[in-house]
Amino acid sequence: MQHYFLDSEYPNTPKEKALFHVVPLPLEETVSYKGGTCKGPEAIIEASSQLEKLVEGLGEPGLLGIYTYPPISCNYETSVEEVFTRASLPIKEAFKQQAFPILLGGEHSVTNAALLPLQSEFPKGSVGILQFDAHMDLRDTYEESKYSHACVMHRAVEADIPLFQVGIRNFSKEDVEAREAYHVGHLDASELYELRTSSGGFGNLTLPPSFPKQLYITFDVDGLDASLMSATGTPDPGGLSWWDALTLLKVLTKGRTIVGADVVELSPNPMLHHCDYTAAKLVYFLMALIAERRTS
Ligand SMILES: [Mn+2]
Repeated sequence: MQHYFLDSEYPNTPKEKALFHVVPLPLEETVSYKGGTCKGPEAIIEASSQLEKLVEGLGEPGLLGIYTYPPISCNYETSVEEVFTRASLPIKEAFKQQAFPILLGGEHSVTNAALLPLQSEFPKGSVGILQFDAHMDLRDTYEESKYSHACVMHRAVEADIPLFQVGIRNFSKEDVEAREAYHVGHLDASELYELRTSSGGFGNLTLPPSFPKQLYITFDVDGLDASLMSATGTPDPGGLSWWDALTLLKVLTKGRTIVGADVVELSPNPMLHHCDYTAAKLVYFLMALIAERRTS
């Protein structure tokens, strides 16, 4: 039987009436360390049945309607670009009807599917990407692929989509050079560590005033600390705690709207089912935050 996000609590709302369009994209093509992320979307949807309906302080996003698509096929004939094009259609459709697409990965390259509609459905420069990640993913190519998970944010910035990165703690020369060349803003894990112990904490943080007022959020679960999120291809120490992530999502989106989001790189491990639940809870929190930030 096919499952839908939070189908334990709500029916799969007809697409036309749903504010949130969940798009499962179980792509696993270029994983460089440990595999399994093709099972991510299914695990998130399954774990969503354990969620409560309310999100503390942010109401009940489920009441606004959630429609979950069947998983998008990841087959292709000549290039993985075919998969991104296919997956871009439901995202574009969501934007057109002023609904909010929530893409479930799969490896981080699935964000490529959102880049096309972000360019076709919004005026140039009006949407910026807010990325939570342990890695910059700013290489131009990786292992001879332009569509590797390690290159996805390069595809965004070369399309002139402004980018701001949170939680980074891995640095390659190529990443750092691209970050400077494309003026990518950041709050790296080390900066956040310093701030956490300073008197103001994260409370005074904002995105740069010049950063677009509309945001697309891409959340690689390895942005979370490895102790909290080890079911991912490259778990990494020194990352965000749960409360860091929620606080940063709230403060950095204040005064802005969120047009859509993706949660990527969960690589489920049956022994670590709390990770599936953590990802599902993050998805539902993002729905609540999107609803809170929308201008209606
Ligand atoms: Mn990533």
